[in-house]
Amino acid sequence: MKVVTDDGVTGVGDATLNGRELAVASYLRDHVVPALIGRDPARIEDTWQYLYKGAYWRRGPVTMSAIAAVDTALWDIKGKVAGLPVYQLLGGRSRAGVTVYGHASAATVDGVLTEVARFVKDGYRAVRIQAGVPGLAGVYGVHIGPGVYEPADAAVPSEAVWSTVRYLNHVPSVFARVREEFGPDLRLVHDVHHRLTPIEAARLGKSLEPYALTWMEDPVPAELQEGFRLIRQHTTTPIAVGEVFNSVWDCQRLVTEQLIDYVRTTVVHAGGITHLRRIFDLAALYHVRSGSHGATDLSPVCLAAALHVDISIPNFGLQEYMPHVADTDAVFPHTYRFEDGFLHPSEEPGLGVDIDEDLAARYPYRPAALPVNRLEDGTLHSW
Ligand code: GCO
Ligand code: MG
Repeated sequence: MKVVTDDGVTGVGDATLNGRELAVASYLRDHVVPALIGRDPARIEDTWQYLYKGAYWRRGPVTMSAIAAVDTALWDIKGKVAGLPVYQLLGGRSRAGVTVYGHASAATVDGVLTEVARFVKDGYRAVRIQAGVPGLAGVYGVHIGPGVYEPADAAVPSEAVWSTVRYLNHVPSVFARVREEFGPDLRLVHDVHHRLTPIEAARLGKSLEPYALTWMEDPVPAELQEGFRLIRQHTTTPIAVGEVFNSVWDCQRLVTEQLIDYVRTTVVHAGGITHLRRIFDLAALYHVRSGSHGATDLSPVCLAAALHVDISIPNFGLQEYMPHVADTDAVFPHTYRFEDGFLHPSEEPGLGVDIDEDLAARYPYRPAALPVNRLEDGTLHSW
């Protein structure tokens, strides 16, 4: 999204909602933009409340991504008007750089080790480990080719086959090899992608304890928040949740009952910088740290904004980082940078990212849906 003020100042925001993106585009174009014309761009909080309370229909990914796009653009504008990078408006630096984790994934364990070695060589201090599972044709989260990671791969959802038994039997051996090869200090995370039940997640967490993960992510679908208590009672493997959450109310119970360790909400899906900070402030009271989602379906505009939040909050944990492909980087010129395992936000006024609309026009929209998962007997399962 681009917001232009009467004074000619431009702000950008991300409104991406992978697989449901046109719904947000319509929400903005048909419902939000007409109401923004003539409003004071300096009133970020008031605009947030106006869009949130004014809609009457609260929360949800479409609404909150649309609000996020506007909110992010207004912070960009405020930074440009003030002549300051956005993180300075958020209270300034709390750390020297933003620690990121990269994605090491391959069909085989040997392939995973090769990938991890590459990240370690590039200075990464944290790596996400995803491996193929023997007996399963493909597993979501494992790269399908060099640098290619896009789960939304077809206009109609593609279908994969899942087996919890095969998965639970295999994963610990992958982490055993990684620890054997790279020692105890490299921080490791693993994404379960909502595929287990609480008692299965408890078993996984216990079996991974010897490998001291920084987190296991989305062990179960999070609609049933009390389910996390059962996982907690059985394992000290830390838990990260929140990439599909849109509001502080989605996280409230998990945070206040200390059922998770990292909250993975993002600028784009959780109502923008204004609301994300509210979530992280609540989390800080309960020893929960941030661990924001940063897959490549979140645009460089979102990543730029995330870095301003990450560098300024007291309870930062980790930031996911999958570099975008060169074509995407060219469409979104930016001045954040990676160095020695850290990302650094832009020092330019505002967010330090732009959208090159002429270049973007060279890539016409193609519908792409996220996949679905079925058990070996055909039952539809979480993917
Ligand atoms: C992650 C996520 C992503 C999401 C994707 C959906 O931890 O990076 O699970 O891979 O599945 O962003 O569009
Ligand atoms: Mg995830």
